[in-house]
Amino acid sequence: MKPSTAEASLARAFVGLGANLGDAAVTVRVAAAQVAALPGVARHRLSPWYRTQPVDAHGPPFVNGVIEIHTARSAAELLCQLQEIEQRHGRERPYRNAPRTLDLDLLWFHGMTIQTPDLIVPHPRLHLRAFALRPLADLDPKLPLAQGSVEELLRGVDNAGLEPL
Ligand code: PH2
Ligand code: MG
Ligand code: MG
Repeated sequence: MKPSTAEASLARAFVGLGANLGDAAVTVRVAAAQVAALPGVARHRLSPWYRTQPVDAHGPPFVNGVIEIHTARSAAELLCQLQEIEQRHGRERPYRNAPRTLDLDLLWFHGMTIQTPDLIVPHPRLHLRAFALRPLADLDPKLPLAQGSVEELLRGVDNAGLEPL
């Protein structure tokens, strides 16, 4: 069936969710519902949640997952919306990779390559990180990145510190 004009103008995007401060399992679930309810988001799909060991970071284990959305907004607008949700959950940035109440990363946006001072898409470390690749593969294993498909990349990374929640 031919998509309606409204449907055709939607962008498909994947957002990574992570948290390792406070009640991370609750926070990421609430945040996923808030992403799904954002103005401009037409529909969504949520991956399973994983408990993951911190990578290049300190603190307690993370809870990670990925949400797929279809949105009428641009990548820059979506980034602002995601940062606003992070703020609502008390996100602070005392130093790089500090433990966080909530991290929302725009992993992939409609196959676009974006490089601005505020936003790099696809996420520059996505292809290296099992905590993002695993839930992304649950949603779309064939999704193509510059380095290979998500399922191929997942086979090449260390999965050891990752377990289903
Ligand atoms: N996020 C980071 C750095 N390290 N490790 C895990 N397990 N999960 C994350 O979400 C994560 C991380 C930077 O954003
Ligand atoms: Mg991150
Ligand atoms: Mg981030």
